[in-house]
Amino acid sequence: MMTDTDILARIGEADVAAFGDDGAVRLRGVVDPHWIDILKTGTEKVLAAPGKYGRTQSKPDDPGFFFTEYFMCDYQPEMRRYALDGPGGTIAARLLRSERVRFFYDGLFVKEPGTERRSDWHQDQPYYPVEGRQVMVLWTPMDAAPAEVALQVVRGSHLWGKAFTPVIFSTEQALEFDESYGEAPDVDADPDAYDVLSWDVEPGDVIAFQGMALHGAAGNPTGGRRRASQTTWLGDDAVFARRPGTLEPHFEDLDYPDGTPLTDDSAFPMVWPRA
Ligand SMILES: O=C(O)CCC(=O)C(=O)O
Repeated sequence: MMTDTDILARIGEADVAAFGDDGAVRLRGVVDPHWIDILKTGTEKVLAAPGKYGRTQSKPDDPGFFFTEYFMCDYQPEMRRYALDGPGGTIAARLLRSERVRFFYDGLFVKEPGTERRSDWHQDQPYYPVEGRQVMVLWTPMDAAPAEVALQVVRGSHLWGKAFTPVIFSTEQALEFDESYGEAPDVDADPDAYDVLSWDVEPGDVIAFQGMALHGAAGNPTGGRRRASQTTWLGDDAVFARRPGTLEPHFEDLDYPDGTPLTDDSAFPMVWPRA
């Protein structure tokens, strides 16, 4: 079983620098195999009985099957264990150079073999009312995936100073948002214009990206499943910030004074330093 010391030893200064400069980094072998088993078990349970945010993103006639779910930690013990006791908080503390790390929320992205529906290019942070540079998303694949199928990130996009209007994948509908938020560029329509980072991944690897990094993922043309967990982490400078638009319903109960940290320990447990 890997300890925090083992995990931290696998994250070099170059990784921390790449995360800061590029907005994303792949880390090899930082998730112990037993966590992958736990995530797979949790995934099957969620697919069998999704919670209220479970959504089929592919259309009924689309090839394959693309499913997403959020907030599983509220009802799914395996997903909660991975989020709170797994390596995410440790990785976030290191990559964000943060004294403290809180768990924010989790998600699941399952693409069965032959799925054509892609995950549109988007930034995560505009989907939720949180601002700060020290926000990290951990994408944990449960299956090996080639670089064309794994999560991809536009290098340096977290530093563009631009926020894009959130879009619902299944309908391709943008949410109602203030026009100060632009439409996310269609990176695939003009691939030469963007420096897209992509990495092949094996179970045990993760891709960590900053909350404002523009990212997306293709469908799954391979013959194997492509299951990935998403966990989001808040560092020292993350604060509540009301968004000028309708968010997905997930955050309707979240209400703090603008600019203050999210201090509810039961909703957003402090995972680093470990208790
Ligand atoms: O796994 C995917 O297809 C997309 C993941 C994603 O967009 C995310 O983790 O925010």
